[in-house]
Amino acid sequence: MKRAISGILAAAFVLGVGELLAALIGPDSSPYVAVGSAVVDNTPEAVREWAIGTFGTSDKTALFVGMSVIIVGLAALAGVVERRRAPYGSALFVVLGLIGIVSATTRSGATLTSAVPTLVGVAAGIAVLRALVTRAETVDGSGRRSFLTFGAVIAGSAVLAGVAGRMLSASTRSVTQDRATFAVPTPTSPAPPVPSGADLKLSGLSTYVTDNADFYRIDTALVVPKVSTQEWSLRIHGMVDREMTLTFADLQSRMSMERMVTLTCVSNPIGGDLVGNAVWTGYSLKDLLEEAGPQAKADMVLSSSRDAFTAGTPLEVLLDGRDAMLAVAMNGQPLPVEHGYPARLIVPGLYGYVSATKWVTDLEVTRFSKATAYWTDRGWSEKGPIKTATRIDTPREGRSAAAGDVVVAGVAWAQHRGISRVEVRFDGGPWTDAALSEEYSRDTWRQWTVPWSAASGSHLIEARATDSTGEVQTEDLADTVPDGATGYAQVRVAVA
Ligand SMILES: Nc1nc2c(c(=O)[nH]1)N[C@H]1C(S)=C(S)[C@@H](COP(=O)(O)O)O[C@H]1N2
Ligand SMILES: [Mo]
Repeated sequence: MKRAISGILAAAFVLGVGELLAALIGPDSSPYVAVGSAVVDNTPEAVREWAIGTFGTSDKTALFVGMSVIIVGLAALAGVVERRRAPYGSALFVVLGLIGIVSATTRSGATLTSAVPTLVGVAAGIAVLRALVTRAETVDGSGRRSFLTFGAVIAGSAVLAGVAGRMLSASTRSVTQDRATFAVPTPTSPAPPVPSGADLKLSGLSTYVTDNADFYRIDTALVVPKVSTQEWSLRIHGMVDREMTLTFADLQSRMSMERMVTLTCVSNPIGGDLVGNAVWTGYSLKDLLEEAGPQAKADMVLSSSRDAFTAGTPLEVLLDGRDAMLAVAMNGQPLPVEHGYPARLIVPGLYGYVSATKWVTDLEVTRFSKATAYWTDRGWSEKGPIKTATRIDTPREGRSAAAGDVVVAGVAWAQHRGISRVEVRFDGGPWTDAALSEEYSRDTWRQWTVPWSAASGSHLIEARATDSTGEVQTEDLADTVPDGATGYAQVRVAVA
């Protein structure tokens, strides 16, 4: 037991020292974060989809909890082994350290100094491990006390170093102040107001506009990139006639636009909540690209974020006149840091993974035959048009309802084509038309309702949508990989 605890304390010390040094060197160099990011980048698709399906937008917390459990297990093992077969316990620390160093130094923007937090941390951790294991051997009273005292000191300093490291990097790399003084541009072209008929305001039904605080968040960033407007710039280059680099000051003199656009994640399962609707303020991507002058042979824009996420968007889509934008505000607020502050892309009609790059700093005009993007390198489809889908919001799956008159309601989306019809059926019976809320635009979702007189018993409610081209969403079940889930929305309810 003492050996296991020795190992765990030594590992805690490694991580504490690592966090503290990472605060000085750069958040990506923290061994914990670096290994976590390496796991994110290299997780097999099946595992990732399982994680998103199981933990949803808490997938990052789940990853950290999982990593902690593994670290505690290995550290305890190292403690036991160090006692029985020294120095194999220390050797295990070295191996884990190597994984940390490789992870930290292969991140984008990493330098050799990125290895320092892990290197110093592991060296200190091994010293602590050996000292603890030695003290754990002495059985007499003073040796016992010495183990306890030393152990407590190590535990205390590990926690202190970790907390101090976290606080230090939060304060030195904060964009809170920058964001607080950010002036949302007054749109040259404002968004039309939401007609009252578009927002049914029913209890249990998604609000028409999603609050920033409730908006789903999906990204690969374990540490949210902190980019101030001062350091931000956007480079537009590649197959263009006039390469250009824009600063925030350059943006401020441009015409701005405001548009309501519904954003959806390709990983959204049927009935899932990885979809939200917001008013975005920003600058026309078409105007920006045309200023740079894309060359005739180009067919893709590879956008990159500060943290090296990339998305490949068809150039044609960005130039066809839809409201593709470089967005700087969400629902009238500067972009929340997790949603891409200070600038991101929003492209109506495309899933986020091929279009919605947050913390965007680079647009390379190129070809699909020359460049690949983050998710297409991991088995997802090159193009990601949004599939027609609907979701039943109320009654909720698995909930029981009272018998009598019930309103079944939900949302349906087929961005840039628009929704023309939603049908609902009960227990496999005939389809009935739902009443649709007024259409705001074909880039936004629509709410729908159907009255239902619920008899007691268990019932299956299904819904399907039709887009404005007349195509009914398919009944065929498809997984989210590689280009989005399909199948009817369904909930099962028990009526008392
Ligand atoms: N930098 C960066 N941008 C990103 C991602 C990412 O992992 N990193 N994920 C994309 C995906 S898959 C989606 S669905 C949307 C989600 O945007 P949101 O978190 O603002 O809802 O962001 C996109 N932009
Ligand atoms: Mo996504």
